[in-house]
Amino acid sequence: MKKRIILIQPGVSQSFGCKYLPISLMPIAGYLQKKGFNVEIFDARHESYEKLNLNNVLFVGLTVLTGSQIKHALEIAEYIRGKEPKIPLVWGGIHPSLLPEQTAQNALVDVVVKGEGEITAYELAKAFLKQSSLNKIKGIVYKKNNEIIKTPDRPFMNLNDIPPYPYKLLNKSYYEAETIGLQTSRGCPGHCTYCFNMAYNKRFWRCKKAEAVLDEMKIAKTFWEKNFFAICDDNFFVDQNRVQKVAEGIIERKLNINWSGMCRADYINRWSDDFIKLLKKSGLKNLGIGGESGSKRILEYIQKGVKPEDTLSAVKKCEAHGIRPIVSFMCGFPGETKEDVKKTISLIDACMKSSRLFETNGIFLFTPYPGTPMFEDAVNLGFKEPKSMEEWGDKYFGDQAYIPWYSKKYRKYLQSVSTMGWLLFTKPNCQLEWKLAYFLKFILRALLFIDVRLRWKFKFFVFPIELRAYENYMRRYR
Ligand code: B12
Ligand code: SF4
Repeated sequence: MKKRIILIQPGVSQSFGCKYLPISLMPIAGYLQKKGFNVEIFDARHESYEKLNLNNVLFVGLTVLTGSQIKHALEIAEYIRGKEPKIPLVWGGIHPSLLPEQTAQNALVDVVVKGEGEITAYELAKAFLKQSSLNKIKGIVYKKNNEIIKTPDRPFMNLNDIPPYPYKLLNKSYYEAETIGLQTSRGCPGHCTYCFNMAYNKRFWRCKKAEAVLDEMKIAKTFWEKNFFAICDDNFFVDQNRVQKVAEGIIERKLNINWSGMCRADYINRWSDDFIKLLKKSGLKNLGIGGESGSKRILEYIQKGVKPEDTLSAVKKCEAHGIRPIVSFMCGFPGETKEDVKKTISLIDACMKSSRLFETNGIFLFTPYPGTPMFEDAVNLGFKEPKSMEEWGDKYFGDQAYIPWYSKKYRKYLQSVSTMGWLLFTKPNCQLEWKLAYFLKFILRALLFIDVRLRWKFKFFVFPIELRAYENYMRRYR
């Protein structure tokens, strides 16, 4: 019997993001299957890892982002090592790619895959099968006799070589999501200094052909029997010609779908009315826009390449065409002052006034991510860089501890702004929050909402006892 490759999706907590398809693993599984390997996807957000069948396994792959997902992944890896110590443990994803050597130092890591995983996973599978050396495989860091060996980086692949996602590998009942996640391009030419893209994708944008995207949409729609696609590309709209072909194709093929994507405000402002009408006609419902800050000075510091007025006019343009602008904001950047934060709050208010459809998915507290230029700034300002996988997994998740250069009082202020933004403008997005929202629906959340609306209206951010209680409650589940 063919040896099995198990790809594991760990969770952040038992629930966060659990509706999302394991899209980091789907293209790797599809590619390995295409090459004749026997692949399984195990979603540890839905099943206890103690249910893993570890018989006849060629290797186990784990995917992780920076943060508490690492903690869960380490727990899973420890369990596997304890049961079947000979199974090679291969780690991939954004965090191991950005810190490959530090990742490889962990005893529960045998091989780190840097960057895109499809071809590397395939070459690893062949090498494990033949029990041959790994030293010719590009894009890995691995251990040999306790020595850490690095191979040269792997060039970016042609995305058209990736087959459609192998949905049949998934337990359909786990993903009751309203939306189908789809990746059609990778990378972004932007140079925002807080974003992983410069280090990970080297500002290199590449894509699947429009025809392939349309074929995949058809397959996904038929399989999931749903019609809302969340395109998760960093920047779907880089090649306007391709987007036009996709939009026209959706209409010509009568796919009858709705979709959302992430875009930059300056792109939206450049679009002609005809182009945006075509997008709307093809089913575009929401555009995710990185507004980040209402302060020109901060936007320049983070090299966003847009001004506050660009965000506002993009919001107005979306409104005029009946497309919902979902804008994300941040606070707590190095060097930011209360005045800057007030400008962000004013920008949100201006967007709300200009657009009935406007939504924001929160005012996130700046978190320094490894590999980004702003990570260096944060370290220079006193942020203590985690030194091991355990440290990254243990404490690294949406907490004010990552902006130690501000006074405790100011951090509390930022925390209040962020939590209020969260409560006011976002919808519950995971099962536990839904449960919380369900139980407290008519009492706490409603009271909190009124309280927070009043606070926001009068810009009263002091004595936030009720917000701290809410944050503590939520933190228990992260
Ligand atoms: C969809 C998405 C989400 C979804 C689902 C995420 C998930 N699957 O867990 C939701 C909304 C839940 C989410 C939440 C968050 N996200 Co998010 N998200 C994304 C987004 C837009 C797409 C992710 C994706 O699926 N990409 C497609 C896959 C194919 O790419 P990939 O993961 O890189 O995988 C490739 C390689 O890395 C490698 N690989 C990956 N895993 C493995 C495993 C093995 C064994 C091998 C061999 C190879 C391999 O091969 C893959 C194919 O080539 C990315 C941006 C981006 N472009 O990646 C941000 C991104 C991943 N998110 C990010 C962040 C910060 C978050 C949050 C912390 C936000 C917050 N403040 O709450 C949370 C944390 C969630 C978590 N799981 O820890 C950052 C991560 C930065 C970092 N250093 O890790 C990103 C990069 C955004 C950004 N520009 O900064 N996110
Ligand atoms: S535009 Fe978005 S994806 Fe591109 S570099 Fe900036 S933050 Fe990253």
